[in-house]
Amino acid sequence: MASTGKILLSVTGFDPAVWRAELEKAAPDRVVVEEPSGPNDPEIDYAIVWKQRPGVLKGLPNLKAIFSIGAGVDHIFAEGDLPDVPIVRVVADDLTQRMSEYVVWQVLDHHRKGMLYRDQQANRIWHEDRMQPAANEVTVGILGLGHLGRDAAGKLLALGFRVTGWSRTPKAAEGVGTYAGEAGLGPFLADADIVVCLLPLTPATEGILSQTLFSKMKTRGPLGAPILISAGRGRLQVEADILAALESGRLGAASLDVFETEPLPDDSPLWSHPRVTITPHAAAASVPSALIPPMIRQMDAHDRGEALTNLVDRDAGY
Ligand code: NDP
Ligand code: OXD
Repeated sequence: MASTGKILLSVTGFDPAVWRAELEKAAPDRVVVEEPSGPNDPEIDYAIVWKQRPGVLKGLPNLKAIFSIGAGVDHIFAEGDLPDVPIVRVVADDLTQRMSEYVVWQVLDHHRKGMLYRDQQANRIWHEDRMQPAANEVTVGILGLGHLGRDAAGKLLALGFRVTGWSRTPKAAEGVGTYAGEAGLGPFLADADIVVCLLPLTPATEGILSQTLFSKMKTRGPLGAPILISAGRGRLQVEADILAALESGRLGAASLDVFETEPLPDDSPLWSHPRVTITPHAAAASVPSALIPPMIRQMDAHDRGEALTNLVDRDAGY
């Protein structure tokens, strides 16, 4: 089908004007609209979305593909009845680099006792904790060995950490101890001192960061109790269980970037927990200037008859 060049932009929680400006720069020959011109708008051939307005994707007879402006696509699937067209997600060096920065930042903060020393500084205490382990004594286990998990693994390996990863299907990654599926989860957890969650939210992963999972973690290690770093999606975690695990000592500390409800409600006890580090879903921002040009290149290539890449597997949900 020939391109009519009309893109539907439906983004909630992002400023559409910023994305529109970038689209107009990258694709001056395409028209960008934030709503269809009416029911069954025949001119829209692509949609770019983040938590799209419910129903906005329905009844577009010539829609060729839906592009997510994030790596995760659970926000698209939140609407059950989606048109049967390919869904493309973000796989981009810029996003990947940002996520790896976040993971390395948090791993190093826990490894080098950032919480302890910030607390000591606040109380003018000069005391070196001589129990600092070496990086190669610490195992960082990454739940989700996809694009983001693999890149973070490589950067942690370069810093000298032991690194393992858990995925749905078996994976091989140089220098990384790999585990897969239900059977691999227990051994993966039993070995990890720091668990980093970079899973997508799907029916199979929802609520996975729960008491059941924490109970399979090792009880002691070079950092004391294991640490959780969670940056996949908030609904992967059961926050009441995280709090209980911190209280019981099963978890030593947690860095949380994502939450069951975002923004994190004012009355959440996580805000003031002394062993919780909170960032506001800021681990890896989607930056229009980095993401829009490759999206437009994909649309142009698709219009020439080439296959789309970074497609979502609808059955797997990611
Ligand atoms: P990928 O699809 O590349 O990787 C997902 C990984 O999770 C794969 O290794 C996959 O296994 C594994 N996985 C999926 N389901 C299961 C399961 N049931 N059991 C075990 N492993 C499973 O995704 P990305 O790495 O690009 O992104 C991961 C997530 O990070 C996104 O979905 C998004 O939610 C989140 N994100 C958060 C951001 C933030 O700012 N906080 C920013 C960007 C992304 P397999 O390899 O076998 O397919
Ligand atoms: C993403 C995100 O999925 O920003 O890319 O959370």
